[in-house]
Amino acid sequence: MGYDLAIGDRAYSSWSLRGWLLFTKTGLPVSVRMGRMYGPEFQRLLEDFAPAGLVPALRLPSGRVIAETLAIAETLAERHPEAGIWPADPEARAVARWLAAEMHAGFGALRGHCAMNLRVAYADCAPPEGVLKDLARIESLWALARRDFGAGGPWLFGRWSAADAFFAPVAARIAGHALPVGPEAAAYVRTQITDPAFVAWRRAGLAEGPDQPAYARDWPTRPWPEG
Ligand SMILES: N[C@@H](CCC(=O)N[C@@H](CS)C(=O)NCC(=O)O)C(=O)O
Repeated sequence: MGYDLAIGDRAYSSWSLRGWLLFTKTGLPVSVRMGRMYGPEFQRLLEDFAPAGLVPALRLPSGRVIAETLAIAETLAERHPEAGIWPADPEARAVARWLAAEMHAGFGALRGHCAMNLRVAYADCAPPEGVLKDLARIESLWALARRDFGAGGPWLFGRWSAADAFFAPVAARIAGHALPVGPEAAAYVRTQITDPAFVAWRRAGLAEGPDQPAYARDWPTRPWPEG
């Protein structure tokens, strides 16, 4: 018996994307079960993963179900130290945990105004002040990670780590809502949305059935930035 991961719509469920990336980017095997959110199939999925209540939810090989993406990341890191979930260097690891935790708990304005929707890209979402403030904070955290730990590759800490899983949907929101960021942040956004794992996830999300009406916004659109 291996890992079972419950996820929601790939096009809309940002937390599911984070959970799935933790497996896919580290090569840890997992069996994925998707339920389209807000429908009866999703209710059945949640019942099967009770008492989790939200996605992603993870059934461990023992049968125990856990939830909360940060807890899933820490559990996988502890069980698979060789998988490289967090950076190897202790100082980089401490900062990576900080950034992931700040993301997990924060950026409410950005998350509220710019829901993740991988089926559409907006040319202008009229970002309010709170969104711009969140963006500035995100850019400063990304710049710090890249400056102090990013020399070995294009990810926040050089090599891919769980911090990048936590910021993948943030990058998708920036790309999908034409949010204004500087060239370094824009390069990191490109790294995220052109990564083969993200591209495969998005492609699968485009094919998962009709659009979810709750995510429709009345903003001008443009083509998805990276094809
Ligand atoms: N703090 C949770 C958030 C999980 C979450 O909000 N999941 C959303 C999908 S992105 C969900 O299950 N929504 C279904 C619902 O609210 O019924 C985590 O870190 O995993």
